[in-house]
Amino acid sequence: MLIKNVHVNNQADLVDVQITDGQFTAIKAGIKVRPNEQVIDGQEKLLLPPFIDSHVHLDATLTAGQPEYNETGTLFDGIRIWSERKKSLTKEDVKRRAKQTIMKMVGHGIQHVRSHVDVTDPHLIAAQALLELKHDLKDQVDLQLVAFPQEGILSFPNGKQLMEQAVKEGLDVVGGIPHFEFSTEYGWQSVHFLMALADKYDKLVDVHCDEIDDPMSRHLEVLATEAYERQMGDRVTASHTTAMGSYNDAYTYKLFRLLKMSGLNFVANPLVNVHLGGRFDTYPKRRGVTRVKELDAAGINVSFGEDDVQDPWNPLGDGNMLDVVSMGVYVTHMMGYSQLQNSYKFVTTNAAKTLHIEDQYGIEVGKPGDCILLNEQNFYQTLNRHVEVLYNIRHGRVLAETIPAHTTLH
Ligand code: 17E
Ligand code: FE2
Repeated sequence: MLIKNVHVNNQADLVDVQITDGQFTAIKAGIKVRPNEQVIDGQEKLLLPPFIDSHVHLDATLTAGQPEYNETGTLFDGIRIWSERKKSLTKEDVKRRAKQTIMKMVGHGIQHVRSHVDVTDPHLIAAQALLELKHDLKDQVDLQLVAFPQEGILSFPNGKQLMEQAVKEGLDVVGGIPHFEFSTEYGWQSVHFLMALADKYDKLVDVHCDEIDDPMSRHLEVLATEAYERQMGDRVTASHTTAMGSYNDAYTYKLFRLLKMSGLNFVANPLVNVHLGGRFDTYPKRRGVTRVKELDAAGINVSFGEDDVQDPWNPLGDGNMLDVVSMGVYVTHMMGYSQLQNSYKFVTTNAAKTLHIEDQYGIEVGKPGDCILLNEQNFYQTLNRHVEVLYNIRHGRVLAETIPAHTTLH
């Protein structure tokens, strides 16, 4: 395949990109077309590596309203409603909904997804369903699955056993939810437990950590200490960390030293946390989002996730990472010109680091021929016009193609 005349990664110059046997083989101006080669006219538009959703809950997707809509908009009512819906899960139900959302994602240029899967279920139905789907859809998307104990590890019957069982059944990443455990002590114990479990089975870690507007919720320091002492930092991710938006600056200053030493990754979910956050405030109302700007400035890796697509935590969502980046740059005050131009990193390269797939990711000779063509010349204009992904290309094969809508003014 030959993709002609594109701006790769926002660069000013125009190049051609060639893919042979599923891998990038040349990136330069004026590449000659080979006999019978498929040619895509890049029209001087932006070519990026595929979008990554580094944090979503595919087991719950497309359940908004079942059995009720979340009218208070709190995280806790979301957990209560999901717990009701969970009783009627079947493998077919989970696979059908998750597949529908993944297809939306592929249409919007996503090829890598890290999905949390609730394992506080004695039958691990969602985990089994998503393991099957991961295999079924491997030609379209790389799915990483996190053993996520939505109702707690120490606070749920057999929570520890269910976590270990889920890991043995093949889930890729160990999760947690320390701020939701019954007590701070259980929260700490859950972090020690999940880090030991990940170490034992050589798994990545991604913890829902301190997703609450409570400045006393300080499990992040426990997770970072574990990551540092076990030298696992780059394999460990702290998701949400919204309490950091409420920490005082003196404590946060001290905390950042440890965060940098640990090498921990962060995931913010700007759409969902600005919606769930501040719900117990009158005014001023907190934004509910972690300190993305400061983490990024300190050289700490941060990526963005959509978190939810039409479920008890977010009634909206279409699997489009441009929605996530737009909300992200607004709510974190990252709207300088170069910040906007570079903001694609939160759903591409930074997310690849979080998912630990950097060696297989990026538009470089020798890497898998995966890329997306956006209907604008650079990322600033991509955000402005919320443009289509014209082509989603995986291993040199077109996965999805979009014809833009056309408006005629009379
Ligand atoms: N569960 C949770 O604990 N937090 C979230 N943001 C979602 C599910 C979506
Ligand atoms: Fe989440």
